[in-house]
Amino acid sequence: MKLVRVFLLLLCFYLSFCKPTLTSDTSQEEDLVEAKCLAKKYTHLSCNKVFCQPWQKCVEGTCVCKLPYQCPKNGTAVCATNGRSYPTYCQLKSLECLHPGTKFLNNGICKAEGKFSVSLYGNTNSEGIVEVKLVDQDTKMFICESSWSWTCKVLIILPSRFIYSISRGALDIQRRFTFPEETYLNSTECLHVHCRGYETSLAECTFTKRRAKGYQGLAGVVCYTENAELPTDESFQCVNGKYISQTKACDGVNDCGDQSDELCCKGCRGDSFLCKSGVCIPSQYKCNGEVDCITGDDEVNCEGFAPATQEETEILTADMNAERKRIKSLLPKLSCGVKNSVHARRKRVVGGRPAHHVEDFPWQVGIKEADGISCGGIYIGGCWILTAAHCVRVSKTHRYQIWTSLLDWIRPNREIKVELANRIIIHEKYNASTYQNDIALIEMKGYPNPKVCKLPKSTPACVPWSPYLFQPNDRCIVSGWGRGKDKQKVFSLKWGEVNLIGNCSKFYPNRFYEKEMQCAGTADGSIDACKGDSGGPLVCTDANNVTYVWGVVSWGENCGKPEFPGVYTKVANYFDWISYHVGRSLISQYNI
Ligand code: 4AZ
Repeated sequence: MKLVRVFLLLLCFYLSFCKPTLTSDTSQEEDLVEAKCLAKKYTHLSCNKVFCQPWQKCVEGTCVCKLPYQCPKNGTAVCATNGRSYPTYCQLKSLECLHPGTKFLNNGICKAEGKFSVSLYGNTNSEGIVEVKLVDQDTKMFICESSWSWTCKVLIILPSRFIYSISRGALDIQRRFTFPEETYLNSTECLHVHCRGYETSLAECTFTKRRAKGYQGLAGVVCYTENAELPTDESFQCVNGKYISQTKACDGVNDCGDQSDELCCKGCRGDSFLCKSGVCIPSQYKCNGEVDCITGDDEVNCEGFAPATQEETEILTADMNAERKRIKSLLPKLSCGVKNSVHARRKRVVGGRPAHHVEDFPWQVGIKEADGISCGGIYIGGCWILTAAHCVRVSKTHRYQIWTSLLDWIRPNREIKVELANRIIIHEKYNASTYQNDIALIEMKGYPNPKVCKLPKSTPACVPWSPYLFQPNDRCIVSGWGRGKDKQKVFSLKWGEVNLIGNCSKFYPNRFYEKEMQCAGTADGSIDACKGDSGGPLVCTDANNVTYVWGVVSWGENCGKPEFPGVYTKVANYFDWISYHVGRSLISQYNI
């Protein structure tokens, strides 16, 4: 690690060089980030931004349908609209995902009598007050208006008479419906309906009984038609083509129906929570026991956080949302990025420091070639090491040794294990002159069995599946045996805390490729990677204390110069490449 003392002069130079334009720069940068994000046309199926449902998996950034057999086996039978029973809710949802049309009808096996039905009470077939007849209930009931949110609006369009455009949702406008007085006077109770947004039928939402507050208190719906809302200067265009008012974007409410109005936000309006990934979620999802932000920040600092409670009477239907959560908990869990370390490391860092415990860096490896550690590497599970392409050559495969649990290579510690390289895969688009795609995989031989690697003191770092897991200014850790201050040789593992730096083209015009590279450093340059650290880890830890290999040390102009931060290969960009070579199940922490 390069450790350079801060010269006041240099700091002043830096401050005068960068700071005056910082405020306007920051908001301009934010606007640019937002515009770039919107151009990617993310929706509720974009697993770079949101988690997939348990009946889906993430393939190349999109949630696609699982096959029913890929669902967890345990669960209870459910009945579908085609009159058939299915062994589990997940299996039915995966089938529905593959062949839309067949929908959930009720929990339990199909029975001849008792059907869930929805209709509109009104004089046209495109708008009216919502009537529901639940399974096992004799009469039709109305839905309380207060519980009627977008998620339910899109669902009401489903009965065949009312299909207009399901993907575009329903129009949210105030209407007075022609409605006979005596009917509403007779209904003193209404159904409170709770939907999450993944449902395709109102039958999947949870119904409870509430007291109705008269005519105004019942839910009505007006179906969306092609020309219902024309674009204006104030409109936000959803990915599905619908136009909504700009004021409804980034408010936690899925007004578009495809969530595209909530996925590229720099702030959130109203009663909603901003995930670090730039997604607005309803405030009720904060601290609800389920992680909704891919960055995990909605389920931290929950002590003393009391979600709004509502007086509710009888629950009338099965809670399919609870069933969805249960299915999620049954999916295989990958163990990565969590340390066994008992040594609480202090957050504060003054410079590159020596590592004292191998448990603090259980993913760090050293690549030894000839007479010294030439590069770093990162253990990502199985027999696989991630490193920089410029560190290795396929022709030299049998000369490389992978040293794990190593602290100091001239004073070896007991835990060290040395493995041999079996295979080297260099990214096919690695460009040695521009350092683009500077990433490679080393497969270790394993001992005594080939392809079985037992590394008792090592833990894999998680491989990030989305470029939105960490953001500029997040603090991450770089480590390695590279050159130190004044290019002196270093024998012991050193580490230091650096910030992720956005918009790095300003430091490296025409040399920095944003999608593939990540800059990191400190304002004064005092902590930086240097020669010999290459191939080693830049790791970032999320809100839930899970550590990801965010970067691989790649290049930089000199070391420890604030105007030239360290450049890392942005690992999130290579998730598909890595999983293609090592196998999806080895590195897919979520969305499998
Ligand atoms: C190198 O030569 C190198 N300051 C690695 C990282 C950096 C510079 C040089 C970043 O391997």
